[in-house]
Amino acid sequence: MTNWSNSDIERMRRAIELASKGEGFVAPNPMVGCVIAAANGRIIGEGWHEQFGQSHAEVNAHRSIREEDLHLLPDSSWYVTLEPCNHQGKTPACSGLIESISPKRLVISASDTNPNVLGGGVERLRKAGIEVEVGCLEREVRWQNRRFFCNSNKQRSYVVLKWAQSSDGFMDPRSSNERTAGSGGRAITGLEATPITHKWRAQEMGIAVGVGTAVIDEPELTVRFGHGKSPRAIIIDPQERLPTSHPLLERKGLDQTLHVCRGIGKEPKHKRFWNPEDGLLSLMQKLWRQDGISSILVEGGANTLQHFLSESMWDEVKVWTASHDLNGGLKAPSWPKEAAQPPYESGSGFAGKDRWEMGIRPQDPK
Ligand code: AOF
Ligand code: ZN
Repeated sequence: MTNWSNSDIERMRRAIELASKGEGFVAPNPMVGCVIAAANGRIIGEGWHEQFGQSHAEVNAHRSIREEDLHLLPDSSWYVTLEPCNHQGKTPACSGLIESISPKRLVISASDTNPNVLGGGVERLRKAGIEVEVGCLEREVRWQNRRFFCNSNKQRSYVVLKWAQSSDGFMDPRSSNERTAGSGGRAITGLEATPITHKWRAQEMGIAVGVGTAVIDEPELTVRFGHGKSPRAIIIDPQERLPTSHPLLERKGLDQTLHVCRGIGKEPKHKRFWNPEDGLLSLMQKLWRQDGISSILVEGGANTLQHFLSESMWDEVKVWTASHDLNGGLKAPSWPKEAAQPPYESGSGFAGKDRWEMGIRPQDPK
């Protein structure tokens, strides 16, 4: 175990902060940050992976160095939150850039577990005579990129369950037979909660609802408050009850809604065949492997959320609890008892009178 110096920790912390600027823009790639320090400790370069398909953190940090500082590079130390890639992907390999510069030292937080990349970055750079150390603030980086590590280790989408409930545990004041098609959702939380909920949407690549919610609430499932990309809508509808004229089925191009139905054989472009007997794990594997959807926010309804909970198919839960009672209606799922406090992030907070709570699954064998 390396004993990291205070300056190592400080610079890696800065690299993690830079990486977080890519949140909502780089998935399914990881968020990556890079800091370059001269031999006297002065920071001469900073960068992060800003946009999926575009240049990596190391390249951006290198580009940020001023002309008059370039001569400091041979004695510099580089801090990168993820092992530099060693493959020609959408951009050339970062390990090639670092090898050509041959800095004195390279500090990496976490190894790259992407099976398509297959590491190799550390080995190559050590062979080139660079002092390479791995593991500085690794747990923080693994947390920051929990979706990416879930994808590469488990070959499935990362799953976040979300719902809002009254203080007595109901999601809707209406009973099931009062909840008719197109009658709309009933807001449980106040206006102050909306920007947070929309930020949660922008953090994930997909947003899933069951067919009941799609038909009754007709939700837009977009990011309208705050900035960030709207996730791709996914409707779980094994019996194919969704009318073909439903507004969520009208989206086109890359944003086209994925309609998950029972079936076998060749799938039409926007349909994904899935049989509930195969379990939600198989659906999460399919959405990752076939569509590259690295994470999914499941927003309802009660039935769909309950299925995810019963099959233990979740990584994170986020629940709003309002300050008022509804005294009946549609019962919300129960907070899973195994949910643990998230590390490095607050697990609860308030927006107006509404309280949110976030929990994670401590260990997920799937
Ligand atoms: C790095 N630095 O900033 C990032 C890395 O399709 P590409 O070419 O963009 O490659 C994506 C893969 O590269 C991604 O899945 C992950 O393994 C690695 N990401 N590596 O050296 C970076 N974003
Ligand atoms: Zn790279």
